[in-house]
Amino acid sequence: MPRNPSAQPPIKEERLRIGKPKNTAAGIVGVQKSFSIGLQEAGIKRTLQSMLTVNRFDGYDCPGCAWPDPDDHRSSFEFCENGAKAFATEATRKRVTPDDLRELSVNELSKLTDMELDKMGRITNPLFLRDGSEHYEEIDWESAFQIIASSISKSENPDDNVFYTSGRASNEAAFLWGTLARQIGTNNLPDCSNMCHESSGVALSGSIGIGKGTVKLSCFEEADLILVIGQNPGTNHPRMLTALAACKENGGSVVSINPLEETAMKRFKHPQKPLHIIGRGAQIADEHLPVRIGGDAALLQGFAKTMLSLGAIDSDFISKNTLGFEEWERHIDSVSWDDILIQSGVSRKRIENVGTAIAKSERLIVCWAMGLTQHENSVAIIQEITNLLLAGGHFGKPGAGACPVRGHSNVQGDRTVGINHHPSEGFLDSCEKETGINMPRKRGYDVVEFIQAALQGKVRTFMALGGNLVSAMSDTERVAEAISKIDLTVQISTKLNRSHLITGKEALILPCLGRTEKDPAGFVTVENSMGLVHSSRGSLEPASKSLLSEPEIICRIGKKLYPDGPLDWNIYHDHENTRYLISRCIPGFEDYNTRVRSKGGFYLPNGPRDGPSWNTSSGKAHFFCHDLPERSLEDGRFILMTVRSHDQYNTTIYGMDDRYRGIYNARRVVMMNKDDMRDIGASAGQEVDLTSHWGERKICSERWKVVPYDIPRGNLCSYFPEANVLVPLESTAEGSNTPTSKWIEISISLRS
Ligand SMILES: Nc1nc2c(c(=O)[nH]1)N[C@H]1C(S)=C(S)[C@@H](COP(=O)(O)OP(=O)(O)OC[C@H]3O[C@@H](n4cnc5c(=O)[nH]c(N)nc54)[C@H](O)[C@@H]3O)O[C@H]1N2
Ligand SMILES: Nc1nc2c(c(=O)[nH]1)N[C@H]1C(S)=C(S)[C@@H](COP(=O)(O)OP(=O)(O)OC[C@H]3O[C@@H](n4cnc5c(=O)[nH]c(N)nc54)[C@H](O)[C@@H]3O)O[C@H]1N2
Ligand SMILES: [Mo]
Repeated sequence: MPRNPSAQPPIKEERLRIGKPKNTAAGIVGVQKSFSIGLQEAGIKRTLQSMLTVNRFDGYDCPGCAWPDPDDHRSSFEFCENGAKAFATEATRKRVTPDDLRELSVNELSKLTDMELDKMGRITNPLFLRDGSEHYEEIDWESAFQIIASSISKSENPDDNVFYTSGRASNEAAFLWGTLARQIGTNNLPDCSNMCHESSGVALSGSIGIGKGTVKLSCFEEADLILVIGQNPGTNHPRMLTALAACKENGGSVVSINPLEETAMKRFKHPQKPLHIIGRGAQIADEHLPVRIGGDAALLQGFAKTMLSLGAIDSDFISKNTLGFEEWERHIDSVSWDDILIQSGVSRKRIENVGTAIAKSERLIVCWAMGLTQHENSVAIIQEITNLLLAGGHFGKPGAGACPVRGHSNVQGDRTVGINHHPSEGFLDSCEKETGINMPRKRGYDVVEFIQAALQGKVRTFMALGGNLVSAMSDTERVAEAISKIDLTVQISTKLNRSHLITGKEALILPCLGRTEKDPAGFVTVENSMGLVHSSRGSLEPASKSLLSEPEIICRIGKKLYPDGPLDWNIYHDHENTRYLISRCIPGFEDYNTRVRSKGGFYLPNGPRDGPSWNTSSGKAHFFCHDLPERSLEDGRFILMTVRSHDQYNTTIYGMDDRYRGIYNARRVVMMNKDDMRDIGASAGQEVDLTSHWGERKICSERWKVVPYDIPRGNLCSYFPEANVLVPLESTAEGSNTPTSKWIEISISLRS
């Protein structure tokens, strides 16, 4: 039998139950859920041990999200329900052994759902899938490294090799990974942030000279207004709710801007505050604007119009710090309210109300996530945010600034230490000086460019430091076709996922230690969403004796390829040595080994926050003028956004419920406005087929169930990774090339 695994999860009968969306997030149910998941997966001892050490000064960093911990204190349980799911599933007692895989072929494994694959447990041994074979078999580490080294040595061009990174890798692992790729001679370092906050990085670098946020956690207590745009913190950053509640307690206001009124933005019961748990909890959003999908640029220009008409700008700040204000003012003046109202779908009165609050605000924070970054005009949308913040002078003072809320727990750190397909010359120069390696200068592939190159047969070896690119990427079937053209695919992983089944001709799985586990080489370090670098030390016994740490795996590949230097790969399995090297290569990491040992870690320099100062070509911050997008949809077409349910971590599915949205036992659902349902004659639970449109290209995906939901008309919402098959590979954001996972043109047909 030829290998013919399925790239999409199987469609299984789902007994969809539709309930009411919840009005309150967290509370006692959240606490109970954290414990029950832990007990089911990891047992009582490992659950308590992981719960008592997560996010402590001397413990490990929660692998859930990148939301920061308080700088100066920690409570005894510093985590949330969904963080608990993340570490409990890593600390699970279940194991996938070579014996299990002797029984199950790759084709059979691919008929399991993503949840079933993950629940098989932790991978115990290195595994090899030979060319033509249907089964993974055990292999020893040395032979695995030999296979990798000979595949890379055979490549005619260094750019035939590609090194992917998912944002859970520590600073130490990521720095070594980037260095190894560059020693091989390529900047082909695509990473998960290409699908995530790349648009934020591009937009912010252009306007304020740093691709990161400019606030600290303590700013949330001092802000008088916080906008939360295109983000679902109750599910994806639950600990952020504590910070929003603190803003409210101090008299500030919170505005939510989202096509969906997400539960956590309504009320929140702090799981560690007894009065919250038994009482009604705290109201979070004072105002919710149900913007249409993709309508944010218009909405933000509406706010700007209001602000400018009130003359509420910080002229002193603007003249000292910025360029381009007058042009921007003229541009905003020329935008018509009609366009703003049509595109945003929000009334002028409501836009002006929030615009007035922004104008009056002395300390404004704007938070955003995937609802803004995964659109064709994402870079422009985010620059509308910096325009507003600059006009009001919201940089360089506490309680104000830009806050792109990062996803993976160390995605920001990975970028800082060099996971970048177009690193700066300065970074390459200092790495060259300190490592003795000639650094390649040619720009490398991002994830989309990697798939396009692989489709053309230009990639020979693909290696992934974590993640699940096959399911995380757009256009699933095209991605599978691309991957199948590669000679060798290598995944450094903790758990099984679809990227282990959709492989090159040969494939390796290299199992590694997780965050929660003891690393004989000591602690590693990570950077949170607010630029704070701190340590992470696991304490659980490793899932198997055969696991290696990620840095050790990378060093041993390095050693095989380059036994004669110039970098001595023998010494970098010791994290202290790697940190010393990083401290010499990257500004801001001076005395890394000493400073990271101080309680809570240290902040990296941040010009707009600390000065303000601006690392742009002109030395000033820039206003940007962007026209509103021109859009016309054919009659009967909808716009689909793909989001996370409450029971998943990206492509890892923990359960079948989306409790806050009141959707149970099903993931193949499409949320739809009741009036639109009536127009197409669909009832609740009705099965439909979805077709996406990109120019002449059509992609059809069958059997989705309709859920009536409070969503703007013309808009739809489904879960990824199932819906990723519908996102065309070429549909990407201008300037950042991020797949447009929140803007997919769809037509619907009812199934009989
Ligand atoms: N438990 C859990 N935690 C996670 C993750 C997880 O999967 N599970 N993933 C992690 C990662 S990698 C990331 S990047 C973050 C993601 O965190 P989020 O960005 O919160 O994740 P999404 O589920 O994609 O939610 C996008 C939100 O944007 C809204 N939205 C969609 N389109 C638009 C639009 O056009 N305009 C506006 N204003 N809103 C829009 C959606 O309704 C939804 O509320 O979470 C991180 N944390
Ligand atoms: N349609 C659509 N697609 C999207 C998105 C969307 O909103 N809509 N969001 C995008 C975003 S924001 C992101 S960040 C990407 C995520 O893309 P990825 O980061 O590639 O995907 P994950 O699902 O987070 O990866 C999960 C796998 O990582 C491995 N893993 C877990 N812990 C560790 C560890 O400690 N070490 C190692 N080596 N491996 C580990 C496990 O094998 C697990 O199966 O998906 C993107 N795709
Ligand atoms: Mo992400």
